[in-house]
Amino acid sequence: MNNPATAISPPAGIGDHKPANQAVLDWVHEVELLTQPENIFWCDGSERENDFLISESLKQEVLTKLNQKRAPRSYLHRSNPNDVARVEQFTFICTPTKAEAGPTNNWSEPGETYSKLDGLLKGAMRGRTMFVVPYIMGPPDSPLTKIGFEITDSKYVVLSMRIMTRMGEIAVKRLGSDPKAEWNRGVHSLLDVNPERRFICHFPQDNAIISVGSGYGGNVLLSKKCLALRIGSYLARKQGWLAEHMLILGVESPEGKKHYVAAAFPSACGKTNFAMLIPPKHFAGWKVTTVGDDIAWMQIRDGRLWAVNPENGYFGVVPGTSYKSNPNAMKSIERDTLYTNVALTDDGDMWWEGKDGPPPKHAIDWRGNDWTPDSKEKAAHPNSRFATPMRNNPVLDPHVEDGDGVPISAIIFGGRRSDTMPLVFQAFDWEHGTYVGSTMASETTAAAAGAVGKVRRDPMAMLPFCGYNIGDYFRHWLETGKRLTNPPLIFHVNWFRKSADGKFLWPGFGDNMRVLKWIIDRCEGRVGATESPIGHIPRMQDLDLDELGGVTPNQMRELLNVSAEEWQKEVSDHAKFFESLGGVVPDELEKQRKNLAGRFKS
Ligand code: GTP
Ligand code: SPV
Ligand code: MN
Repeated sequence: MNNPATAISPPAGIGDHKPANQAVLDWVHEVELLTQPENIFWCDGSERENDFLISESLKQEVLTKLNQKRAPRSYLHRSNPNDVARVEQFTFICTPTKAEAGPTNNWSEPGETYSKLDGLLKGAMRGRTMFVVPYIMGPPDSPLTKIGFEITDSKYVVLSMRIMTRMGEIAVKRLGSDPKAEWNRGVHSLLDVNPERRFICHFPQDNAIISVGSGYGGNVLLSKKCLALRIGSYLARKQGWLAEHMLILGVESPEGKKHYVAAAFPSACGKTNFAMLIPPKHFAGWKVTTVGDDIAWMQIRDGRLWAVNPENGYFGVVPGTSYKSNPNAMKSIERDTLYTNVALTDDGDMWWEGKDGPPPKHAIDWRGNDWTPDSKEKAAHPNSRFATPMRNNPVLDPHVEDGDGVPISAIIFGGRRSDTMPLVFQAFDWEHGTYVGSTMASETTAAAAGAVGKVRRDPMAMLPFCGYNIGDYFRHWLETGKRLTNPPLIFHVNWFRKSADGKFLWPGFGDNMRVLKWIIDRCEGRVGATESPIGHIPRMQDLDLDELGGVTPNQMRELLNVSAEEWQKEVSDHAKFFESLGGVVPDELEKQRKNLAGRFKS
C-alpha cells in the first residue's frame, strides 16, 4: 500500500516559503510540537513546487503516471479501500452547547474533543513531512473571500488543494502580517487511516477544523465541505450572507439575454453535469456557462442575490461521465487531472463504468486488482473522482473571477426521486420556496459512506453540510427573503423519476435545457403554467419538447403528474421530518406545511 505521508526532503528554494504572519507561525509551531514531524514544508503554490511534489509522489507510488499522450500531466491515486467517501457519522460540529449544532448534526463538546484529538495527533507526524498549505476561497477581489491554512501530512492533499483552491503565495500576501487577521485553521493528519480513528471536527467559534484518519476528498480537502460549507454557513448567518451546496450557471439566449441560476442537488445528484450542460441541437444559439459546480456563496446587493464560486477546481464524480453525457467535463479532464479510484488500463489510460466505447479486455481496478469485463466487482469505485482546474472547462463563465459575483434569477432545488416529484415545479414565493427546500429529499448515493438508494430528507442539499442548528438555518433563509426586493424565483426539479418498470422517464443531461428554458421563461414572465397544490407546473405546451426523442406523450404526462395519493404520503413525511427536528422549525414553515396539506384536501 502506498503511503502518502512518507517524509520528503526538498532541495533549497522549495518548501521554505515561510509566511511573515506571527499568528500563523505560532500556530504551526504548536502543531509541530504536538505532531513531531520530521520536517516542515511551507507551500507557495508554484509550478516548481508542484513538479517536485509530483515526482516525489511518483517515486513513493502515491501517484501512478497516466499515459501522457492521452492524459497530459494527469495522475491516478488509489485511496485506502476503507476510505472512499465522506463519513457523515464521524463528522462533528463542536459548539459550546448541543443546541447550537442542532438536531441534524453530530455534536461533541469542544474542550473534550480538542483533548481527544490532541491525544490522536500526539507524535502522529513522526517520520513524515508536515505541509503548510495557504489558500483563499473566493475570487481574489471579492468581499466574501476567506483565507485558510491547512496543515497536512498527505502529499495527495497538497496536490489536490493546488487544483481546488487558489493556493500559496496569493493567500500569504492577502493575509499580510496582521496577527489579528481572520483566517481558518485546518489541521489534517492521515494517522493510520483507520476508520476507528477517523473524525472530521469543526469548531465554528474558533474558525478551526481538525480532520484525522482519512485521506479522501470531502474529509480532508478542508477548504471544501469543511470551510466553504460547514464553517462558511456558520459565518454566513452571522454576517448576513448564504453559503450553499449549489452549482452556479449562466444561460444566454440567442438574443444575447443572460440569466444566472443556482441549483442545490445533494451529492452525486447532477450539479456538475447541469453546470456544464450542452443544449440539444434544437436550442441553437442558447449557451450555458459554468460559474461553479458545487458551492455558492451569495450576498445581497441592490435587493438581489449575487453569487460567487469560492473554489478554483472541480472535484467531480467520474462514473457516468462520457462524451455523450457531459462532453465539457470530458474535455476538462483530458489533462492536468488528478484521478482517484478509477481503473487503469494496460496502456496507461483510465477506465470507468459509463465511459464511452467498449470496456478494456483487461485493467487494474480501483483497489489495484486485475479486472476483466467478466469481473463481478466494479472497475472504478462508484464514488471515484476527478480533481481538475476550472480553467480547463471550455464553457467557463467569463465572470467567474468577478468579486461582486453574478446576479441570481432563479434558485433550483432537486433530488433523486423515483416517484412523487414531477420533472419541475415553481414555488409560489420565497417563503413557499424555503419550505420546498427545507423538505426536499433524495435517494442516498455513494458520495457518503452508508446505504445507497434510501430516500432521506436533505434540506437545501445541506443536511451533511450545515454547520449550525438547522432551525436557525431555515430562519436565516426566511430572513434573507425579507431583505430581497428582487428575489430569485424558486423551483424544484427531478431528473430521476422512474416508470413502473424501473427506467428513468426523462433523458436528462443536455435535455435538461428544456426545463431550464421554462425556468428562464418564467423569470422573464413569458410562459404559462398551471397552478397545482404543490406550485406552478408547466403544461405540456409550455415546455419546448420539439425533437425530444424517446419520450412518449404518456411518459411526459407521468413526468408532470402530481398524484394526490403519493403527495398525501409525501406531506405526512414532511410532518414526520419536522417533528423529528424537535421543535426548531420556524412557524412560517409549519404554516406552509398545513397549507400544503389543506390544498390536497380541498
Ligand atoms: P457531488 O460532486 O457529489 O456534489 O455530485 P454532483 O451533484 O455534482 O453530481 P454529478 O453531476 O457528478 O452527477 C452524479 C451522477 O448522476 C453521475 O453518475 C451522472 O452521470 C448522473 N447524472 C447527472 N445528471 C443526470 C441526469 O440529468 N439524468 C440522469 N439519469 N443521471 C444524471
Ligand atoms: C459531495 O459529496 O457533495 C462532494 C464530494 O462534492 S466531497 O468533496 O467528497 O464532499
Ligand atoms: Mn458536492
